[in-house]
Amino acid sequence: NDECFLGTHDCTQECINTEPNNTFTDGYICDCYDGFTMIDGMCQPNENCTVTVCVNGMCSINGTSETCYCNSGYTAFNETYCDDIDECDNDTIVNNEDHCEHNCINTEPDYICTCDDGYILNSDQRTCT
Ligand SMILES: [Ca+2]
Repeated sequence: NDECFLGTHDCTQECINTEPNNTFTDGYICDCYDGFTMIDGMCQPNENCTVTVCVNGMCSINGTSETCYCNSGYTAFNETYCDDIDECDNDTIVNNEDHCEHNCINTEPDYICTCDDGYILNSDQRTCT
């Protein structure tokens, strides 16, 4: 399973899907953006901002400026506001091989796939039978 695609992960920043092999079991690992460090399973800024408040993101000092880094599933709308990514929009990631086979419904922050009448969604949460 690709938990990063399915949205069943709890990573606030980067999600990296892993497949069963010598190193990993099937699952996923969470990682943090540059400027953040994983502490007790949470991405914490290396330097806390004092002024900027980020919506749907976290602030960290980038050089000398306070910068918002959007949470997983969000994209920068402006400097302090991160907006939900519409994965069902034709211009975004559903154009790749992970797109929904039938219908895509955008949710915040992820999205779900549904099937046309008479079909059921497969366990990959993406294709229909
Ligand atoms: Ca979304």
